[in-house]
Amino acid sequence: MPDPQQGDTAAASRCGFVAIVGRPSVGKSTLLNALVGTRISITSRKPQTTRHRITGILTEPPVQYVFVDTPGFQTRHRGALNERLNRTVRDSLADVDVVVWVLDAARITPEDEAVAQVLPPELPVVVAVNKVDTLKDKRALLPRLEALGAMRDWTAIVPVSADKGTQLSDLKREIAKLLPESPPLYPADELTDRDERFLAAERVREKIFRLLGDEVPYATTVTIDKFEQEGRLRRIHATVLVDRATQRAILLGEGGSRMKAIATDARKDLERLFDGPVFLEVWVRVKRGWANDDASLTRLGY
Ligand SMILES: Nc1nc2c(ncn2[C@@H]2O[C@H](COP(=O)(O)OP(=O)(O)OP(=O)(O)O)[C@@H](O)[C@H]2O)c(=O)[nH]1
Ligand SMILES: [Mg+2]
Repeated sequence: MPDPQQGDTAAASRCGFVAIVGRPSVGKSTLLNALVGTRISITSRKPQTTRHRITGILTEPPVQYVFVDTPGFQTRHRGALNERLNRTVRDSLADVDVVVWVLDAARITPEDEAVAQVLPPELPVVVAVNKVDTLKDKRALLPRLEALGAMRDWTAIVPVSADKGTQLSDLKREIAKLLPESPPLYPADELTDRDERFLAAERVREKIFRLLGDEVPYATTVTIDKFEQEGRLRRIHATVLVDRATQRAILLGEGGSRMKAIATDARKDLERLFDGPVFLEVWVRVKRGWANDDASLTRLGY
């Protein structure tokens, strides 16, 4: 007779999808990268850096986590692109097993409350109170945790620092308990569902977000015109689309110096990510109104 204990002692394999959601800039992408251990999703200080759904896969047998990074959900700006980003958040929530709702430990805002409203009531939600490293006095957290507790019956609330890696194993433990029993869905060495073209375009966009002021990044998007591999070398031709000629001038900088810095930073990151040499050429083109209508946004992959 089979040992009836056996099913309990041998850890069953678990695998599932975990949406990481929250208002802009709370550290969702930093958290995904820290959990997976690789910089897959782009990050910056500016809100709405992330514009696409992107997964980061972490395999720690017997568990495989498929984390889903999402754009910052926001209700302040209302353009065609903002609407798309919010829709991406809602769509991402439709087919996951668990939600991680990310907050900034420093404050809970009306925008956070707007996010809480879109979390499906039937899904288990783990609240990650991020950036605890920025609190001088950890007691400041207590009233916030109380306020959170009064909002909904969360599965767990875990204070973390994505930046410092604090309490990420606690967060993973809470998530693992909620994942369905399933064999892994991806090979153990797979890190994301996105291809190298996408990752390359994103990395150029990250440098634009990091190296430019508060307006131009929002007027840009990046497309990959050519991506060729010759042995270990990847040859990538990217185009940055901007809305106006003045933005093109800002992006290029004096004698093209700013664009050169953006391309150099992006290339170095990509060489690390792809583990091989990269030749990256970046052009800047004016395409008026690229972000204003649905057809154009769809064409551009939004
Ligand atoms: N001090 C501190 N900073 C953090 C932490 N996590 C993220 N950050 C910083 O917060 C800023 C925003 O991080 P992102 O990961 O891009 O935030 P996001 O929520 O993905 O933002 P959007 O994609 O724009 O919605 C960056 O400057 C990060 O370095 C943390 O634990 N501690
Ligand atoms: Mg992000």
